[in-house]
Amino acid sequence: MTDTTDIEKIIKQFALYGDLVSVKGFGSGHINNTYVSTFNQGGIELRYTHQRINKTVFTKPNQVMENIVHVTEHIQNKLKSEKFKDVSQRTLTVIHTHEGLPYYVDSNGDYWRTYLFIDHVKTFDFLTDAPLAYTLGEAIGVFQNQLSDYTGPRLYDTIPQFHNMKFRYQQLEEALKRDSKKRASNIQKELAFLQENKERGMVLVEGLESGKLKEGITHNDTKINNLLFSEQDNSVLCVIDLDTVMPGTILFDTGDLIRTATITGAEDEQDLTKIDFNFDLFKSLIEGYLSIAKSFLTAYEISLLAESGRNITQIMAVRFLTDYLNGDLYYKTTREHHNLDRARTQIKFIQSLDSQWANIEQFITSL
Ligand code: ADP
Ligand code: GN1
Ligand code: MG
Repeated sequence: MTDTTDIEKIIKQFALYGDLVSVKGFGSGHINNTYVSTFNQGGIELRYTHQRINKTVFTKPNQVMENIVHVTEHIQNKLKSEKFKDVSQRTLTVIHTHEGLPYYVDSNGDYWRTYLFIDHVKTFDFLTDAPLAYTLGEAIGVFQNQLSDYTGPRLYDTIPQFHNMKFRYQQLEEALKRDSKKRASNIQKELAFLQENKERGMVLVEGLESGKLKEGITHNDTKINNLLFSEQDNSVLCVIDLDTVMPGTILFDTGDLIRTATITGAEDEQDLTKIDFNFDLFKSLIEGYLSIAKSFLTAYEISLLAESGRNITQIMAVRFLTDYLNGDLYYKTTREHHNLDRARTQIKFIQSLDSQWANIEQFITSL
């Protein structure tokens, strides 16, 4: 953890005015370290978000920031042309350093960035109520639409093969061979499940390879705590965590939304009886989503909506289990079997989804 003096020194590198009043750690993301500062600017208190970009995960943080600058500028221009008066609440605003760079590199070689803090918002780790699911579906539809006419430079692949299921299975198989922490014997049931589902899991990657699924700009991390809801009226204001915005199929994002918005408990819940797929939340989510996305989805994409949720959950199970075998090198963990607990919720969620598959298919066909 960076201490207060260091973080104050880092904050001073960014073009911020007034007096720094306080700074504290913030948020529950698995990847970056997030802080929030408060400044007194002429008697008004303003807040900023500062993040140390995880350089093990993002080996070229400058490319991450280049992507984010392009995407946020694109969205800001769109919102301005649509006459929104709260653009700085509806997309991230990157604050540059005194030298004009979108990041600062400290003496350890760590990359830091600063955003305007988006205030009067709340986040959810999972949902309990159907109207919120509808709103969330709409919001991702709007976000996909905002990115659909991005014409800037081709974005960097900030994590190559991020959603490539073939690659993720290879990583799992390599980790299993090494079994560096001698954990493989704990997870035979989970491995068997993933093996049985391997072939079915290839549908999105093979769709992209064959051209049946078109490539666009996608977020790649649309889990629901990366969307900020207004405290006032529960509308979705902003999609954050743009580190993995890069080329992909739109179904990666729809799938991650289904994974995180229709599960009945936390991603790391240890009591698996609390983990299920909630069909009512799914229906509302998809209705909200299609109210916007119907205009740009192909019939093939619509036929794969539920499958995309199953698929992204499966890739998360593979990734969590791989990290468990590797000794928890990638995701932040706070207990010994944290990654295994996460993998287990994902598998339980898929099993629950499968037990309701007939209803789901009927609903999707009715669309
Ligand atoms: P990670 O990659 O670690 O998930 P995020 O960018 O998602 O990092 O940030 C972690 C958390 O910090 C978010 O879930 C959100 O609660 C909060 N956060 C990040 N950026 C902002 C912002 N600009 N305004 C308000 N809250 C933010
Ligand atoms: C990570 O950064 P965060 O916590 O929003 C991960 C996602 C996973 C998610 C699972 C760059 O997201 O891919 O879906 O955890 N981000 C990265 O909770 O690997
Ligand atoms: Mg996040």
